[in-house]
Amino acid sequence: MNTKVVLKLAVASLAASAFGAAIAAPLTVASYDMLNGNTGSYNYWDDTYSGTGAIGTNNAPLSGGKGDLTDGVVANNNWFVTEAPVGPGPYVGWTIDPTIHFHFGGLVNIQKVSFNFDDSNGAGGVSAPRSVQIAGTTYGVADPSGDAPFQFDVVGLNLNVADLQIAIQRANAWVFISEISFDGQRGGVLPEPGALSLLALGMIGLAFAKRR
Ligand SMILES: [Ca+2]
Ligand SMILES: [Ca+2]
Ligand SMILES: [Ca+2]
Repeated sequence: MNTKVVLKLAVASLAASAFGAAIAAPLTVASYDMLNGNTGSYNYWDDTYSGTGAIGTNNAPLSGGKGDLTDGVVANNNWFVTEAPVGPGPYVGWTIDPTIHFHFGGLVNIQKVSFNFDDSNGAGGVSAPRSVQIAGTTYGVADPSGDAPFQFDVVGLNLNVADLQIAIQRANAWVFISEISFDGQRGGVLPEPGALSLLALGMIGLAFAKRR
């Protein structure tokens, strides 16, 4: 392979890497494990959970399935609207600080995690949480001044994982979540800045070699 072709391939590879970094797309969750929600005025369980565990029991261990948190349904109203009358509702609500283990069924690069929380400004003990912890790093959640459900995004993560642990720290008696979603890239690992520098150095080297 002559120098010119190698250089062209290197440029194409660099361009593809840079492009890849820009096209984070929704990632499908294979399954998640956690403790089920709790009962208050209504039952705030993971009603659609597909895996093992008692979906009608407070804080029962659930594993190997998916449910309310990843079904694409985002609650646009407060818990006292969408969970009444008693029956399956879109939220999972806890009186514990929940820890959720997400499994992606293979390596993914995660750029963004989005949480859909309820925030009834303390009505019924439901408030925005204090913080979320993603793979051991804590991100503070600012409580919006209003009382509408809201989305909280953590961006720029660049996590290369097959499984991810997320923990939620409450600020009040309850935390309510209707959806957790992920943006990133399946399989392909986005290059580290160091790797890009090496590639750039290689290209400079090739350019010099070509001149000689
Ligand atoms: Ca949902
Ligand atoms: Ca539910
Ligand atoms: Ca608020």
